[in-house]
Amino acid sequence: VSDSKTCCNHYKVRKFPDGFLFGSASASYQVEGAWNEDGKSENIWDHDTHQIPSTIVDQSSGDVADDSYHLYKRDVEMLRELGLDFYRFSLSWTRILPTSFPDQINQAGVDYYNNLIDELLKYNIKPMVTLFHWDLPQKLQEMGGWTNPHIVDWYGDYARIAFELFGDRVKHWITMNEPTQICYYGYGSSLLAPRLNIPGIADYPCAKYLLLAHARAYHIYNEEFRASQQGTIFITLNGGWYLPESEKDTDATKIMQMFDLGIYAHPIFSKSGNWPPHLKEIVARKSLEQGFKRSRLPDFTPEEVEYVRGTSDLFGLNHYTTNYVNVNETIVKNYEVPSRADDIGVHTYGLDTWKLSDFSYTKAVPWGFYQLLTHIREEYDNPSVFVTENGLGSYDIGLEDDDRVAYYRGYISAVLDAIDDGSSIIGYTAWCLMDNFEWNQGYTVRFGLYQVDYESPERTRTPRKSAFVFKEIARTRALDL
Ligand code: BGP
Repeated sequence: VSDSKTCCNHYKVRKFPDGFLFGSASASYQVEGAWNEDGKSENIWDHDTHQIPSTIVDQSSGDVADDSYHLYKRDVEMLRELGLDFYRFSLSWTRILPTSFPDQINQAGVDYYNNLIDELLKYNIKPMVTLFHWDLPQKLQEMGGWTNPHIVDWYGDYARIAFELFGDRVKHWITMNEPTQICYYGYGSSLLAPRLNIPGIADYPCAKYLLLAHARAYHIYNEEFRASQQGTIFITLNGGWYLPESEKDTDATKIMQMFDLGIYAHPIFSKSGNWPPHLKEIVARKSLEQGFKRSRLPDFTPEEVEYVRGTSDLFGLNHYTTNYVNVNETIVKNYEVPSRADDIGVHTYGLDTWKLSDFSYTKAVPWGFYQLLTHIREEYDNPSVFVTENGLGSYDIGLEDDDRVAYYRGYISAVLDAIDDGSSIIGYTAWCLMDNFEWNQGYTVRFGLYQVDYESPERTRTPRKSAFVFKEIARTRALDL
């Protein structure tokens, strides 16, 4: 049987390898709502949206969001309509442990996740669970959050409870979603909650303790649960792709890539572990130039290097877009204020010509994704990559989302190109199943395969054109070009 049609319209069908998984995703704060129901306590996104509503462009919050806390059966029905293999969702820490500590488990929160997991399994849809997708308990934040070394224990205890409660049925665990966004955006800038904005200072200890906490969860799983539960546990990193604006920017581009992805990938996935040596050297040098007595980037002890190295069964990857990099002399010379921007010393930007429509929020550069996948294969010895997020944001709420269709087809084709080259990519996740609370963009930017009507109390979900296209790709395990 030929897999390509060479007749008239020259289209070709490209097959995915056997066992390749297709799924879609969400995150607790973005979809659940029920922010203070059934014993759930406040997390940093509840706090942020209630205290400083102006940080969200439409001054909205996730208080109700998609109301998935009550409508999860409809969510599972959508996954069935799409015929997907798995659903990636996250647990709300404060729904399970409202006091933040392991002594008081909130049964109502546990029931919600049990119901969701059981509903998925009833229809043969694998639950893929993210332990932490940004909604840290507010109480833990007040004690320093990810910059407090005790968070390694707090998070470890929480992870153990999740493995105990759900690990008999959950076989895919993701420890953290996008550490760069958590630490750099949340601690080193004011871009995301908790918006600490202590650049070049708070983001580095955050990175260290987040990596140690991730490793703690991995070791707990390995030592206490893996033998009986037989699951997979990994971290999801966000990787943008960067291109030099001109030849003079080539080194700076590599540095940007290193501060974005390498800072987390190197300690876990490289042979030697630890921070990328060049990054360590840059932050140490700049810190001394600025009058610090030591590097703003805390060291790992040799034991910690070993504790973190190799602690991910798969390379979870979220990817959205590509940016150009140019060396920005003003930033490079301005050493007075220590910041990650100074440490990198570059300016990044995407081209408007990469937009697929006037409404596009995400710039589409499928060949950038191919180059990133190639970089990961070459840099980290061809790890098994699971694409845990990829999708297009748009200001258009309509159902005829041709730009999203084009985005998915282009990016999925890039995955196939990388597989052809020998990359070991084993799954693809469309971000996201349905429109939801898009952090600072509130409900103004939509990513969903399903449209959500926020005017209706039922939060009516309706499939977009992209849902039908993605369904067909998942059904045929192929892309026709
Ligand atoms: C990721 C988050 C998702 C979603 C997505 C949107 O960083 O994990 O929760 O918000 O971003 O993409 P963008 O980065 O284009 O805003």
